[in-house]
Amino acid sequence: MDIPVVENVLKVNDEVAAMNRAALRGAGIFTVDLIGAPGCGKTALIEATIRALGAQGVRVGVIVGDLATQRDAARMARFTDQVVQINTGKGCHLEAHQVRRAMDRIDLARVDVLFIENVGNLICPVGFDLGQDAKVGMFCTSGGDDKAGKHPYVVVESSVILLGKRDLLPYVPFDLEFFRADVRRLNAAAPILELSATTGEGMAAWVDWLAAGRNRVAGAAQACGAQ
Ligand SMILES: Nc1nc2c(ncn2[C@@H]2O[C@H](COP(=O)(O)OP(=O)(O)OP(=O)(O)O)[C@@H](O)[C@H]2O)c(=O)[nH]1
Ligand SMILES: [Mg+2]
Repeated sequence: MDIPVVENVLKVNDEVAAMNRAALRGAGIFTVDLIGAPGCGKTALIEATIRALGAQGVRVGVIVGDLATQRDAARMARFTDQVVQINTGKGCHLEAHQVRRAMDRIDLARVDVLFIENVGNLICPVGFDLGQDAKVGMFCTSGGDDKAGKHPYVVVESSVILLGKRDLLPYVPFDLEFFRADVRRLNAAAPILELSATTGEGMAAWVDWLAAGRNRVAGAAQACGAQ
């Protein structure tokens, strides 16, 4: 008897993710899957990022996953009208088909950078391709300096590692060198960006990284269109 159930689920997910990626790249959109523990500051960071990118004329859309409520979507809707909330019920991560349905509610022609704020969780979201260009793993100073080492897969899979709530460093026990060493051991290539959505420190490097990604994807889409 042939029962490769989990494999099939992931295979279907990957196929839908590939369709998402083709549609988003075709529209010249740079897409980030933002993964972090509950309360690490994902929504606050996206709110600050929408404002910072907006000042450069870069338009941001957001698909946000939570088990319940529309609270995060309502927060971000103050800064962009391209926001869709997914409620996953008991689901601990987003899957590609959910993103696909949410994309139908987004005007892709009016978005340059799309954030997918995953369900607050450092484990389950890592294994599911959503069609993003980059996974970004987010930690925060108040979460403890050992969390990157304890959650290696998100570190390994991420193109950038964020350390949020940098403004709290004087008030919480957090050994920056210990945190950085864990990240370096697991992923030597990913930049580590330390920032604060509250004070704005470190935001410039993050915004530059996003703008570069956006230019790369938009350039490739234009080149395809010209052929
Ligand atoms: N001091 C400080 N607090 C922050 C910062 N970013 C977020 N916070 C606070 O941290 C708490 C959680 O922030 P959220 O943005 O809701 O975090 P989240 O990761 O989106 O949370 P979930 O979506 O529920 O997983 C809130 O009280 C924020 O005000 C920061 O840079 N500095
Ligand atoms: Mg949030």
